[in-house]
Amino acid sequence: MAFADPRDANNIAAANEPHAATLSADYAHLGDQLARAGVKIDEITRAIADFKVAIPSWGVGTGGTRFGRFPGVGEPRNVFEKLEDCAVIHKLTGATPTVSLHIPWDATPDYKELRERGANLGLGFDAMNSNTFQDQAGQKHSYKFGSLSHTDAATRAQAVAHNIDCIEAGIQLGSKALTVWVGDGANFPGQSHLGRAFERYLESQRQIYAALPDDWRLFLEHKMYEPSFYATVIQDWGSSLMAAKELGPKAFCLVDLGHHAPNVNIEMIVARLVHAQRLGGFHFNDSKYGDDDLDAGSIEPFRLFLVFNELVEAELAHAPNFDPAHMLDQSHNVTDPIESLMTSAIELQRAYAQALIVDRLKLHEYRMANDVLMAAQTLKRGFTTDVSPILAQARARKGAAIDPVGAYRASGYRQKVGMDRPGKQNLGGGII
Ligand code: LRH
Ligand code: MN
Repeated sequence: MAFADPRDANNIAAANEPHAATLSADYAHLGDQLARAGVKIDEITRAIADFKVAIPSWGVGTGGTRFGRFPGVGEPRNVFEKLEDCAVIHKLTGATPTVSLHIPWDATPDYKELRERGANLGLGFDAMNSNTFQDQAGQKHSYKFGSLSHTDAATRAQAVAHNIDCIEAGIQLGSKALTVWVGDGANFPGQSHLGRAFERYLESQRQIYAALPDDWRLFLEHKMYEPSFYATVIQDWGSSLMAAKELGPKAFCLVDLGHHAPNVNIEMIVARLVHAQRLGGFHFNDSKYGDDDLDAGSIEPFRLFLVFNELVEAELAHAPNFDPAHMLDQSHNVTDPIESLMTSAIELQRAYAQALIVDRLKLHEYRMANDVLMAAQTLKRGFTTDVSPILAQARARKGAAIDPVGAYRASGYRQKVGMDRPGKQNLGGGII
């Protein structure tokens, strides 16, 4: 298969050509439909064009589960190759200008060189992610029984030092935030003192917080369970919010959609964190049972819409301290990671556009009149409107691809990297 670089603007323009006429017809039709409801389609398209979400560096490799991993073709072997793939996603969607790195998975001797490479590819660096949920070769103290909340002071100090190293690396990369997720917790009742574990966590986080540059944010990521199966130190948004408030104004709560029990009302959590002025950002993905890390909008698109509905309400209300960082956090076990990340970024744009076209005046009237059915119908009409022409038009106007997956497949990129990157055959378990 001939290779035509999918990041090349001419190749993207050529790929768009056959779609241009259909797109403008569909866009005009939707524009008429929305105009009848008092919505200016170009305003929505501009908002979608400005929407951006960060790519998780660990998402461009093939993921796995504890039962196994089935390596894909042409997997990136280091952070530089990961950036190459992230650039394909950004060029074709126009929506993913930053990459969120994970240390030490992406550790490299020269972060300045990495920053330059990113810049050459049109990429910046979003929140850094620390890792004290795995032991590294030669590590002095094991994280088997925890890290920031470990009963042993030397292990906590080691974990604190690692997080400060991540901040140092991020400063060189131009990042402005550190995301801290710890798997710390217990598998059995009695194993840990639930209160003291939280206090040890806070004591460690105070030292990390003190190392933050003034213009940085600290994102605390809660998770109900896994790898701890009875109690997790930062198990829910309540624990995360308590910690953020105790740490200081630079500490915020990060909502990973997969980190909640099935049927938890995540949009309600978002509304509360907006009220508390501590909504730091998101790890978007989808799930049916546990932390499945499936593609965003693939299982519960209505729930994703309801989350963006809360974000639009906050935007319109000019909520104070409201600047959520959007990131994807997914594990691609059976799809091409580039295709999954492109379609997931677009599903976030879809939920945002659907929330933006909701007739908020009508919705407010029905709510104040307690006309329950019409209020629910008015909100749902946003979700049931096919906004695909807006999403494609936003891409086309930015020089991105009208049909990103089609353009990507036609480029032969996967086959090309398959030849350039001899496969790494580690069939073991684990997400990467
Ligand atoms: C934990 C998590 C966290 C990352 C990891 C890769 O489940 O969501 O955000 O560090 O996945
Ligand atoms: Mn996450």
